[in-house]
Amino acid sequence: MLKVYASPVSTCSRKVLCALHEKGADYHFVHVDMKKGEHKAPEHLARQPFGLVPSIDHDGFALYESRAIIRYLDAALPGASLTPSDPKARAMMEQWMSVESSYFSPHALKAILNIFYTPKGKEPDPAVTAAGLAGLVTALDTLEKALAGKEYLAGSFSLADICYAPYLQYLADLGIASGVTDRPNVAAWWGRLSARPSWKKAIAQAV
Ligand SMILES: N[C@@H](CCC(=O)N[C@@H](CS)C(=O)NCC(=O)O)C(=O)O
Repeated sequence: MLKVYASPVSTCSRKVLCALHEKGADYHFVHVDMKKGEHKAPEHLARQPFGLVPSIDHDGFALYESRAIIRYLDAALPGASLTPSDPKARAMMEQWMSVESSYFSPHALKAILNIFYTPKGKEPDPAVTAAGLAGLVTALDTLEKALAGKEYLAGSFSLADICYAPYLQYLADLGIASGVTDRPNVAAWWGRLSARPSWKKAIAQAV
């Protein structure tokens, strides 16, 4: 039995859900309700000592950290591989996963969370959103160049593409995606990612 302890609104949870749908896996979704603070409760801290989602339990094997989880699921579950077998293509996948965690998502999250956590009735600080979006420019320019003539970052669809989808989704949902829509290769890539059934299911996950 594969249990996924996650929140449907969480970017890192969505990476795991997308990978699971790509693999066609059966799993049991356990909603860790962040609004109720369930991610900081002792029960969840025993699964994820930093008080964050997601984590998994696969037949007694417990694991946290979304990128470690998707690598594990890809290796352990049947279904189409999300990791290229060619060493160079695999290295490209790893490079782009590292770019995502180091230079893309920290800036994207600065802008996204600034809007997400602004209480209703108040305006998000535009300077914080702008700083987050400005921080994304180098990564977006680099992606734009890399995606010229390519459908996906490592050639074929891989874990690397999954890692960017949650942030691109929130940028679009929050109306701050001009950095994506203004770059034709990035925009076309996001079009392909967001059209995948696995991604549609990941964002439609019932609570
Ligand atoms: N490095 C972790 C990050 C997990 C993370 O930041 N999760 C967020 C949701 S996307 C969370 O639990 N936030 C709750 C909090 O910050 O208290 C991973 O990849 O799993």
